[in-house]
Amino acid sequence: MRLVRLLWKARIYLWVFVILLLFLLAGHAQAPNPPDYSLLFDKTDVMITARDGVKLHTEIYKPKNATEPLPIVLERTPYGISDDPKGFSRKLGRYAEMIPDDYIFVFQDIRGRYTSEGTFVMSRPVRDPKDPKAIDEGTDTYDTIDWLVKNVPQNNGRVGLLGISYGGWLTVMGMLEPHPALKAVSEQASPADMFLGDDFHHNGAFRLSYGYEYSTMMETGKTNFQFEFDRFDTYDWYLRLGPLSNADKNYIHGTLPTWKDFVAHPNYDAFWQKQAMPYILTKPKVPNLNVAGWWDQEDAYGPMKIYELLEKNDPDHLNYLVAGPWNHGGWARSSGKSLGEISFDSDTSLYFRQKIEAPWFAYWLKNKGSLPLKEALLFQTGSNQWTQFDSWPPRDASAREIYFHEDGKLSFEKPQSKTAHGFDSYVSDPAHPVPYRHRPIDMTYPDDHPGSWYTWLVEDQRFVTDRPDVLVWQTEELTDDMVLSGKVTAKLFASTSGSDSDWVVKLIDVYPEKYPEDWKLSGYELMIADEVFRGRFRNSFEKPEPITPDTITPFTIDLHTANHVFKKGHRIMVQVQSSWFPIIDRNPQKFVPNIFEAKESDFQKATQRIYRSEEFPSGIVLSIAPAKLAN
Ligand code: PG9
Repeated sequence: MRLVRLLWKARIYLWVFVILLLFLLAGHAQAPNPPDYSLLFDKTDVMITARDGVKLHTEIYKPKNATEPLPIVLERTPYGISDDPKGFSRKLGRYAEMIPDDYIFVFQDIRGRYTSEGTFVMSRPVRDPKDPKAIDEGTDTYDTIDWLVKNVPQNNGRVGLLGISYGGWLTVMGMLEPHPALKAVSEQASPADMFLGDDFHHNGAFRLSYGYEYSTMMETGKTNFQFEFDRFDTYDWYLRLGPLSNADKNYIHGTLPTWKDFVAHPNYDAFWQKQAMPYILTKPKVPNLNVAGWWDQEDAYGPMKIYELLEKNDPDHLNYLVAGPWNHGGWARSSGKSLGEISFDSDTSLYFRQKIEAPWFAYWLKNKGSLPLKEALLFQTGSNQWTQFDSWPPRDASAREIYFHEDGKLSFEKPQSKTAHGFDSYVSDPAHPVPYRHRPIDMTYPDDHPGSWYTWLVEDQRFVTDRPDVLVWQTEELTDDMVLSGKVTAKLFASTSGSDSDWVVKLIDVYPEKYPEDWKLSGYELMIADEVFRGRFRNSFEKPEPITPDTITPFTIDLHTANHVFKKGHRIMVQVQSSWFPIIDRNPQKFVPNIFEAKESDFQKATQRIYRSEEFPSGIVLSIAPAKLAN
């Protein structure tokens, strides 16, 4: 009897042991076999009927031999639930650190995807509240939760909701008018604004390769589809495509609703605004953990924006933020010890899953333990430490501008040059755009090799430093560490001989030429902040305007926030260029009303100048603030 009681007490540890053992066994077999979840869970497959009669395919995983009522953890997805050979979802692997706490896991295909009924609509807009029959992802979430708490045996009436990216966005939709049983959510890498900062555009510049490949993947059928390129190097493919109108003419043939929307809405009109978070979010109604990656190649903007918007009206302190040194969703996979060539000295993703995410849900759904963070827990890159903030960006940061100078110098001194030659110049040629990652540029989501999309934001920028159409300024070696904490904003005074232009600005940490800690990082150029700005939108994203050729024009470019230490011995570098291909489509450099309808003959070379004189001092405004360590 004593033994039974002892085993009962130690059951959580036994679960952990079983899961680890299963992982180890799967690893040893050297096959992608997931652990055998049929040993841990009973699975039920149901179709849950939404209020309009559409049935949503849902899988429910209840821990075997559960003795007490358990909370439900719900994840909704457009990407399929991905069953293993025994019919158990591989998604369970994502929750290895939460499984020992005992939850009922529920996964659901959203409407129109995989085995759910209905029609898929990309980022389906929030319904008209005046229409009682209208549905959206929020009502589907509500109806699902309602069914689950009423029908799943042994649930404790509390539900947690989370997801990454599209799943993060679905989470936000679910928390707008939350079901009373929804007690905690975690929005992870949700897009916030598809025109200003996330998957499809940045500051109005179209994310060509992503927009094309993602809409093809999602809208060619109910399951993920992979477009077949006729070559490995998609830089070459997109360049040969020519003007964007050829995409529809030669490949899409009017079949993709999202591509049609791109073409029909080249400006920040009601179509984009009604799905943008500033127009949707009011206040947090449920505790929400926003999660962001510093090097998220898809939705770095979204979670930071959502946190910022919810912060404006959070009297009950329900809004929290975690940001780590991760790519898109990197916190949910792997150990997070490194990204590309860059090492972080500890298992940052594992830390997040074990010490933040699992305790977060256990606290709200099971009254267990204490809250794992006070407000904002951000990994500080460069020093490789977790830091805590009472607000993000920090209120005590002081803004300091670092300026471009002649001979490629960068310093905190304001330029003194009064001469008309106080500029640097290059020719931007749409026939030879600057690649955004080193060529060959493989497709976004290859399924036969790891793919370099996932790590391009940490790629060594030396692959373009010597190009004549990339301007470079850098400081001397720093004599002390410099802590960057908060907003980063580029202020360019620029001219173009064309009537439209893109400006790409990159803030870079240059490692010492001799770096014995890690020899292959010697001289490495690591992007810390970056962004593109489409010049036609400098006064308004709704109403683009031509740029007056050869006229000095100010451009303010939000490079978002960073929490980074430029270490002693490193240099700070800034690069400016006018293309980033093919992640960003080519700007014709001649103003046309709609770039999606530009003709081949509209694309022209332009002479670009970046001014760095006393009157027109281009530079980057940095936020310098004391960092607080997490513990
Ligand atoms: N970044 C993807 C996405 C989210 C939302 C809309 C469109 C694309 C994703 O990873 O889900």
